[in-house]
Amino acid sequence: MSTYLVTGGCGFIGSHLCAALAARGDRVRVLDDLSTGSPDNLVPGAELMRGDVADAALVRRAMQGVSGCFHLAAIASVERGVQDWLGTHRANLTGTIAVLDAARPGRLPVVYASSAAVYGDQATLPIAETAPRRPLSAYGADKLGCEQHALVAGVVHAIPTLGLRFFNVFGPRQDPRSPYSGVISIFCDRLSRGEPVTVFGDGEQTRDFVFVADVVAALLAGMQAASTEAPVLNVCSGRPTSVKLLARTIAEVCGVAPVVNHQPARSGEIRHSLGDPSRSRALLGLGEPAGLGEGLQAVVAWLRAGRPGVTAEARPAAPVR
Ligand code: NAD
Ligand code: UD2
Repeated sequence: MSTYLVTGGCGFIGSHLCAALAARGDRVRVLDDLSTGSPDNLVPGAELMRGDVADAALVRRAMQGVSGCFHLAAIASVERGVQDWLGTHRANLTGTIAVLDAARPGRLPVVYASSAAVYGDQATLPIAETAPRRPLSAYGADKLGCEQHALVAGVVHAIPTLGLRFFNVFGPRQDPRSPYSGVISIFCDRLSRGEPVTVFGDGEQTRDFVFVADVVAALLAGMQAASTEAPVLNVCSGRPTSVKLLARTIAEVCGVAPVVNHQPARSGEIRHSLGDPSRSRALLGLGEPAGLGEGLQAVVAWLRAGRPGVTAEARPAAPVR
């Protein structure tokens, strides 16, 4: 049994990762400021240290006695980076440097969340890890900064790391009610209640949607792949879906006719994003990713169940009378 630190463990992806670690018998310590995460997402038995990942002293304490760190805490929104450039920078890049710095004494492995946002718009699809990085947002620039500091961590301080460039992740427990939520959680939430959805631009823009269980599989396998060469890998499905088609597919899953409003495209919007999953599949030994329909069913079922957190899910079911 090992103990792992999961920063951002009360968030969407972090809560699924913590549940998987606990299920295989590992101990979990979570560092989270609960800014977008929820205490309802804390896995039973996990220890919560509430605070800021950019607080170096706190992160050093959190790192004591662990075998490694999964670093997911961040302000996970391109739009938030537009509104609050400096504030998101502190959480997203300074926070990562604080984690790497705290890993120095024991040269502990760190697996951290990067993003497809480091690529910006690419002429050649699908995007392999070797594609040029041209972030179009502060969020993407900070994620690229994380990768650069991970290189420094390996070369200068012999800290093993692995960066995972998540594409557009979706699944249960992704908060649908914030203006910064991912498109799938917003569309599922609104369409399942028979409300209209808004498509930004013509809706022909495409994304590579990857189900959260596949992301967790990559994170777990990634701890063994961390190295001082600071590798980075795509975590994606390798399948493109347009926003327009997404609205239709979700409406079908919900059994409603979609009502779609249009608004102008967001500024700095990437037109097409499609990852090449071959390298991560080979290096991490990942299986075939979940299909979009299968993942959407899980999201809609979670919404219809009243959006339970991990705690509620872990509670034993009431006895059948
Ligand atoms: P989330 O907002 O659900 O989770 C982030 C967690 O970090 C939350 O629990 C939040 O409270 C915590 N947090 C935020 N700022 C913090 C701070 N300063 N100190 C401590 N805790 C803080 O988002 P998510 O979708 O689960 O994202 C997890 C990671 O994956 C992030 O690093 C994000 O950038 C990255 N990522 C997500 C996606 C996606 O599609 N969801 C895609 C690419 C990368
Ligand atoms: C980016 C990153 C992703 C992750 C995320 C964090 C890319 C390709 N992806 O996702 O990896 O880091 O940021 O925020 O860089 N949309 C609508 N209507 C809505 C909401 C969204 O049409 O109500 C559109 C939106 O304009 C975009 C698409 O849906 O074209 C996906 O938007 P998103 O906010 O879910 O994620 P995105 O691509 O900005």
